[in-house]
This record gives sequence, structure tokens and C-alpha cells, in this order.
Amino acid sequence: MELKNKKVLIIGTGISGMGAAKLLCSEGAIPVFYDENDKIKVEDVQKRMPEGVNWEVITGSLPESLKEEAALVVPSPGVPVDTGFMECLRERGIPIWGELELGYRYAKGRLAAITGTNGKTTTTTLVGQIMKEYYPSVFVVGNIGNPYTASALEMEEESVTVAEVSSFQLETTEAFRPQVSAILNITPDHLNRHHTMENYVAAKERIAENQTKEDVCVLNYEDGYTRGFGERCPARVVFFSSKRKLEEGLYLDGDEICMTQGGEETRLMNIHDMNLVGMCNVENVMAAIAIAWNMGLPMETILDTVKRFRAVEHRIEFVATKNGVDYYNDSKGTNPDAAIQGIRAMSKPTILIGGGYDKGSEYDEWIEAFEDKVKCLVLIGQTAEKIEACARKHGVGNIVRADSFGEALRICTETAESGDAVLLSPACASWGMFPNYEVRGNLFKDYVNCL
Ligand code: UMA
Repeated sequence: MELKNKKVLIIGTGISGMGAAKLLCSEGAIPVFYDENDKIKVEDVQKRMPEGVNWEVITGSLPESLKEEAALVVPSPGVPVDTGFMECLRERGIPIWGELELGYRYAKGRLAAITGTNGKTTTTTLVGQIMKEYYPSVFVVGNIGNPYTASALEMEEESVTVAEVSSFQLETTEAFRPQVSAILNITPDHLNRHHTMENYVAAKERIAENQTKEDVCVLNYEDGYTRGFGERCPARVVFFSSKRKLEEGLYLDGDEICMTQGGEETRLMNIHDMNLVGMCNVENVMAAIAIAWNMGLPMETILDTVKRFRAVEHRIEFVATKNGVDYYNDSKGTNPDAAIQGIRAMSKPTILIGGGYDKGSEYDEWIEAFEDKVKCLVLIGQTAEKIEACARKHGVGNIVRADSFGEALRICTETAESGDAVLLSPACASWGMFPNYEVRGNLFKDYVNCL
């Protein structure tokens, strides 16, 4: 699409919107920003824009004329695309390309894209690290906090890109086609945005929509949704399983990760040689091996990197031992399924901090996963009441509600005794109390490190 001197409406002035603007300016287009947050100032946008390029900011409501003038609309991932405004754009035939589509159209080289409700940041980081061991030009982009659009124009034909992609981002793809895609798992999340589980699953499956049998899609055999998708997936499917031996694919046999290809089994590595805890991470590692292998890397490079790889920040991250108490930061446990992995990874009596923004999740399975490990449940945020009612229903007795994060941290240190663990794994997004889960996790770590 020729965008020179054309107006492109960018909705959202967060990192994704600014990444899109950078790309569009380089192509000579005129970004027109709109943000529903009326506190955003033109000066703030100006500070983040390159000098000497044309751009505009619209405040208040969107003028009708823009629906005629805009050659393209780029909604940020957080912007819902089922609104009347978007419908109107579609009726007028104006393309709606989100970050993935815009980035993809201008990117060069090969692409591996990873989605899933949980584990995508760990898997993307690990695959990125493996690629960097082997290829000179590697980009790690997307939902991981680095917009695809911001790097797309720097890519060369020999570049390799590893993209973490969210369901939000996948809703606005058109031609997006990774050589290797992966769906790690699908459990209920973001239902306030997608409304139904069916819509959420459909958004995730879009990762493989344009793939053909020349491409590969890595799927979790132990997840009902992804196993089912394997039957209709347009790409060649490579399954991984943490529970059974597969005739083809990667799997765990005892403590060993194995791969069977064309009837031939190779024993790859022992899981005790990894620096990561929890079965969720064994699955992430199997997926990462499958992705890297199908991107053409030698197995030796893959396994060497896996063995050296340490936990991603905020994902069941060990912080410190203070007064005999182990502190773990799992701020990225932003939904019940992710938080289940967090509590499962604990082996000591645990004081658990939960609660936050209400995404419409159900908490029963998370609370069932506490078994007898949770010595005290400290609840914060919008969901505190809902979680407390659910926890009491499941017989959890020791529940304390805190009015602030600071109070929750203080309760944890007062309650914990030598030999216990304190785990921040809230099962909820941080929004409403914090800008994002990183800020929440960093505050937790700062507090622990100052003890
Ligand atoms: N805004 C509107 N209208 C709306 C919604 C938002 O104008 O209806 C405006 C807000 O006022 C704000 C801006 O849009 O100024 C924010 O846009 P955004 O929410 O898309 O956030 P970005 O900063 O652009 O970051 C986005 C992703 N955010 C979301 O999906 C919510 C980041 O994922 C991603 O790293 C980044 O693009 C680069 O790709 C974060 C995330 O929380 C980590 N992702 C979810 C998750 O992992 O569960 C999906």
C-alpha cells in the first residue's frame, strides 16, 4: 500500500502507537493520533516523535471527515475492534491493520511467532536467545514490550524475528504469516475484551491462518483447544506433550525431554539441567526447542542455550531469602491459569498475594491448586471480595484483605516465618493499581531487597 503523504489514523499513544508512527513517518505517511484518554498532551506525543515530520493529534471526539480521509487505521492492541466506529471503517473499506500486520508488511527475513495464554514471554525470550547464539541479525518483538513496527524497517533478508503475539494483536491481522508459529496453551483470559471463550480461541488460532504445509505450527497436545486445532491447522503441526510419549513430536519421558521424528527417537536433555522451575516451564522449553529446531537451528546450539537460560523477570522469579523466608515474584501471573503454575512451583508453606483488576475470570481452579500450601492469602484490588468469597467456598481459612500493596507486603513479612515462602502471584492484571505488571513486580522486588 502506498502511504506517502496519506493520513493514517493511529488509535492509542502508548508504545505500540508510537512504534507504528515511527514506521509510518519513515514511509512518508502522516500519522494522525487519537487517544481516548483526554489527559494525553500534545507535548507528550511531540517529545516521542522524530523531528521534521508531519503528524497531528486529535483530541475530543473523532471528526467524521477522518473516516473519508484516512488511508489506513492502526489501532493499538488495547483498543477493541468490535466497536461501531471500527464497523463503520470496515463498511467503507478502510484497512484496519494492527501492530502485527503493519510490522509484517514492512519487515524482512524469517519470522517465528508465539502465542498462548501463559508462557509466551518465557518462550519468546528463550527462542530469541537461542536465535542470537546462531544468527547475526535477530529481533525479539511484539507483546513482550517492543513493538514489531519499531524494528520492522531495520530488518534484512537474512534477519530472524521472534514475535510474542497476543490475542488482541491477532484480531487485526490480514496477511501475517510466520514460518513457524506456536500456541502454547489456551485457558480463559481477557474475556471482558473477547466476550466469549470461542472468540478468544478464534483470535489465538489466527496466528496460523495464512500458514501452509510449508510452515510449521507448534501446539500443546495436552491442551484441549490446541490439540483440537491440530486437526484443522493449515500448517504442518508439531505437538509437544508433558504427559505422554508421542509418536511424532516432543515429549517428556520420566525426567527427559525426547523428540521423535520420522519414527526415530532422540533423548534431548534432562529437565534437572534447566534453571527453571515448574512443569509450565518444561512445556515452554519443549515448545522453544520445537520452534528453534523448525527454524533450522542445530540441536546442540538449542540445548546449550536452554541449559544456560534463567527465569524471565516477573515469572516465578526468585528474589531473595530474607530471615529464612524465600520471596518469589510472579507478577506476570495475571490470570488464574498462570497463577496456578506459580503456586504449583512452591514447595514450602506459602503466604500468597492475590487480587487486582477484574477481567471477569473465575478463581476456583486456582484456589483448588493451593492444596494445603497456602498458609495465608493476602488479597488486594478490585477482585479481593470475589476471590475471598471463592476461597472461603473452597475452605481456605486464613484470608486477609489489604487496602494497598504496601500494606499487603507488610502483612506478608509479619506473617512469614523461617522456612516459609512469600509469593506474589495475583491471578489478576495489575491495571487500576499499577500501570503494568512490571511496575507491580519491581515494587515487590524493591521491598524485598530492602528488608
Ligand atoms: N486507548 C484508547 N482507546 C482504547 C484503549 C486504549 O485510546 O479503547 C489508549 C490508551 O489511552 C493509551 C493507549 O491506547 O494511551 C495504550 O495502548 P495499549 O493499551 O495498546 O498499550 P501499549 O502501550 O501500546 O502496549 C501494547 C500492549 N498493550 C496491551 O495489549 C494492553 C503491550 O502488551 C505490548 O507490549 C505493546 O503494545 C507492544 O506490542 C502488554 C499487555 O498487557 C504487555 N498485553 C496483554 C497481555 O500480555 O496479557 C495482551
